[in-house]
Amino acid sequence: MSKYAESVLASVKAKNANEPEFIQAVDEVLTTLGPVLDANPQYEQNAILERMVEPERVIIFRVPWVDDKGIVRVNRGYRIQMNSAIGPYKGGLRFDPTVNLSVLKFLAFEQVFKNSLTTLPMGGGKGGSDFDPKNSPHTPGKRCSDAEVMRFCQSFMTELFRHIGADTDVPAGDMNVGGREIGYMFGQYKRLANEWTGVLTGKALPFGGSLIRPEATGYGDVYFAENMLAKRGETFEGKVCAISGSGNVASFAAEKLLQLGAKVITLSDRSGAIYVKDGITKELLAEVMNLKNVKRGELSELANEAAGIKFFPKVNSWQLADKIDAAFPCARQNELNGDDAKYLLSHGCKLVAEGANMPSTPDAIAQFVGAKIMYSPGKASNAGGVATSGLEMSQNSLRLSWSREEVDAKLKGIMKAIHDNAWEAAAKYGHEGNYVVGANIAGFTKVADAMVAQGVC
Ligand code: NDP
Ligand code: 2IT
Repeated sequence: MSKYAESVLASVKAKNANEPEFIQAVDEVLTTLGPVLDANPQYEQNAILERMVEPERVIIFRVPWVDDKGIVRVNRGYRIQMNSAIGPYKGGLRFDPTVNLSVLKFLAFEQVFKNSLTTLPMGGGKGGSDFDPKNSPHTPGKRCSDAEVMRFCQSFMTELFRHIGADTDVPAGDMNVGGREIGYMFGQYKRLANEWTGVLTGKALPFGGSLIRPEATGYGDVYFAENMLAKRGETFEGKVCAISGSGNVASFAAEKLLQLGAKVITLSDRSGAIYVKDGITKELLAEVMNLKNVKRGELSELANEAAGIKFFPKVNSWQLADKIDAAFPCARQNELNGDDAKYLLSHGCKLVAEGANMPSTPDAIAQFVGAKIMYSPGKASNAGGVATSGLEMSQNSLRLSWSREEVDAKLKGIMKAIHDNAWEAAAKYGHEGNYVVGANIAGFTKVADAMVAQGVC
C-alpha cells in the first residue's frame, strides 16, 4: 500500500471511527491504488484522496408523516453529495431501518468510482431514510399501506427537493425504492418546483422513464460476467448459478441467465432461500416477481416440496448446492462472508459477479482474488443500473425516447467498455485479471484528473 494512501486511510479511520461500512469501502479502494498514486505525484500534491473521502455536502433532515391511524411518525432523511467533479451527483435512495450515515457514505463513495466507470458524465451521491416500508409502525410485521408510503415519500421530497435538480443531483431507486416510490417522489417534486424535469430516474414509462431501466442492473451484471467468461472462451450455457436476493437486481439477473441457457438454482430474501435442484423455471421466476413486486410477500410462501422447491429459513443462497459454477450476490452489503467464499471455492465456483454493493466481506474478496477466479466488484458489474439512469437523463434532455433494442444495445456496449477498461487498467499496473484493482484504478483516474484540472474546490 502506498505511504500516501496509508496515511489518508489512518485519518479516515480516526475521524470516522463509528462508520464501519464507510471505512471498509475506503479501505478496499485505497489499498489498491498504490501503483497509480506512485506514478502520479500530482494526486498527492493536490490532496486528491483527502478530498475524495470527504463528502462535498451531507444533508440530514426530519421526515414527519401521518400513518393510517392518524399518528404522527418521524423518520430521518439523508442525502450524501459525495463528488461532482465529472457530473451532477447521481445515485439511489434506500429506505430501510438499517440506513445510517455510515451505510450511505459507503454507498456514495462506491458510487463515485462506479459512475466514473460507466463512461457517462455523472458524479456520485446516495441518500435515503431509516423508514421501513415492510414494517408498519402501528402493526409490526405488516407492510405499510400504499397511502402511508405515499405520505412518507411526499414528506421526504418536501425537504429533499431544494437540494436536488436535473443539473445538480439526480436520485434514483435502491433497496425498497422502486417504481412506486419514484412516482410519488416525482409527483411531489413537480408540484414544489413547478417544473417537469428529469430530476429522478427509474421513472415509469408514461412520464419520462427509460425502457430497460428496471432490468438494467441485473442484465448488466450478467453482461459483465459474459465478458469475463468470453476472455476464457466460455458461455453461460449449462452453467449452475446461485443468486442471492429476489428484488430488482436479483430477479432480472435470473431472467437474463435463463435467457442465456444457465441453470439458476437459488434466490433468497429476509425470510430465507429457495433451492430448486433442477433449476428455477421461467414460470417460477414470474411467480417470484409477482410475489415480491405486486403481493409484496416472502419467498417462504413459495415452498413446495412436491414441485421440487425447497425453502431454507433464515439462510442465504451460498451453501445449498453440491456444485455451483457461478455466484451472483444481489441482496445487500456483507452478505457473503469468508465461510461462504470457502464453500463456493470448494464446490466448483469459478465466477462471482456482484450485483449488490459491497456484498462480499474483505475476507471473502481476499479468497476470490487469491484463487484467481473471475471476480468482479459491484462497482464494476452492477454499474448497468446507473448507466441506464444516465441514458434516461439523456433521453429526458433530448425530449425523446429510445427503443428497447437501442437501450439494451447501449447497455451491452457500456458493460463491455467497463469490463475492458478494468481489464486494461489492471494489466497496465501488473495485476492482469484482477478486476478489483482494475475497476478501482480506472474509476479513480478519471475523477482524480478532473479534480486536478478544476483546482482546489
Ligand atoms: P430490492 O429492495 O429490490 O431487493 C433487495 C433484496 O435483498 C430483497 O430480496 C431483500 O429481501 C433482500 N434483503 C435486504 N436486506 C436483507 C437482509 N437483511 N437479509 C436478507 N435479505 C435481505 O433492492 P435492489 O434489488 O434494488 O438492490 C439490491 C442490491 O443491489 C443493493 O445492494 C443495492 O444497493 C444494489 N444495487 C441496486 C441497483 C438498482 O438499480 N436497484 C443498482 C446497483 C446496485 P426482502 O424482499 O425480504 O426485503
Ligand atoms: O447503487 C446504484 O448504482 C443504484 N442504486 C442506482 C443508482 C442510479 O442513480 O440509478
